[in-house]
Amino acid sequence: MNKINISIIFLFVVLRIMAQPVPNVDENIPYLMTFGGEAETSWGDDDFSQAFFFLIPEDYTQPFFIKVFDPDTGGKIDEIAGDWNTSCVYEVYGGEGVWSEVDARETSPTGNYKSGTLLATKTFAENPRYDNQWYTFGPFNPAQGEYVEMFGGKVFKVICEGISGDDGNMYRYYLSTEAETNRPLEGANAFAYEYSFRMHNDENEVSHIYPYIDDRTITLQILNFDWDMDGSIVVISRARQGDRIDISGEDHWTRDDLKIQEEEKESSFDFQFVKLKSPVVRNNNVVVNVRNQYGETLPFYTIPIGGVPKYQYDPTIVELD
Ligand SMILES: [Ca+2]
Ligand SMILES: [Ca+2]
Ligand SMILES: [Ca+2]
Repeated sequence: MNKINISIIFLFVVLRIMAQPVPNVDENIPYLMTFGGEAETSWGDDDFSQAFFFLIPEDYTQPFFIKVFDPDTGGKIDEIAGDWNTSCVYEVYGGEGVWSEVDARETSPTGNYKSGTLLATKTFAENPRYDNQWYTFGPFNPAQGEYVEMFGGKVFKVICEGISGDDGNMYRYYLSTEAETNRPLEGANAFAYEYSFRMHNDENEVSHIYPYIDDRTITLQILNFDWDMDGSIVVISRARQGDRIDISGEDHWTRDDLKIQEEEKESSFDFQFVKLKSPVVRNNNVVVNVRNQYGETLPFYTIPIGGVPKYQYDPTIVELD
């Protein structure tokens, strides 16, 4: 086991973090977002598919549930294009290969990204019964997941995909120990290699996502899609107080590269999405992923590893009067 694996396990053990709503509270993201497969990408979803991984700590052996809030596409919360005609399928996977398959950690729904064993699936169109309500998948047995040593636990995967229609589906997850009430699972976490989400409409709200930078990362490639020039995307780390990265406009990817400093390795970064004050950009959907210099994707944890990063002032730098 290499150094980074040990440090990740250490952090999980030390923090005894509580899972969780996905997106989590610190992220301040209203909803995940997946559009129907016939949507225009200019609405803000590049590929109509979002995969999330759920990590169950080794010492948890009881059943658990994966709940979806507002799984349908219609009604109060979602984004209509013409009429409601969108169906989205949710698929829960466990078993060998669910995470270890390389395609599962890629950012496009191609190849063997649906790796592992399908444990549960349900398709939702417009459905008042599930509008603004929870749907519960499970119970699942932690033993049904894929054991991954560097995480110290079992990994499951949920894919939401827009199979037809052109509307935007907004939704959230909750990893719960109970079916009826949302009860967090101590020590669990959730992560994604590409994050597709809806921004707030309130210009004063700042959303966050937290990529984990491992000790092999020298250059970080940051890609963002369809940001609509909605203010700035800012990076906070131990060594950065708020570097602005290059942002995208309508319906295209923009890439920016950051050179990683030694003290930033094995820590989380805080990407802050700071909205334009005027004019207010409404219903903004954005997609973000990061890679290292080898082109390997890095995960965004809903509970940042090591906690929310803070800039650490370096006292060896002498300030001039
Ligand atoms: Ca439609
Ligand atoms: Ca929805
Ligand atoms: Ca957008």
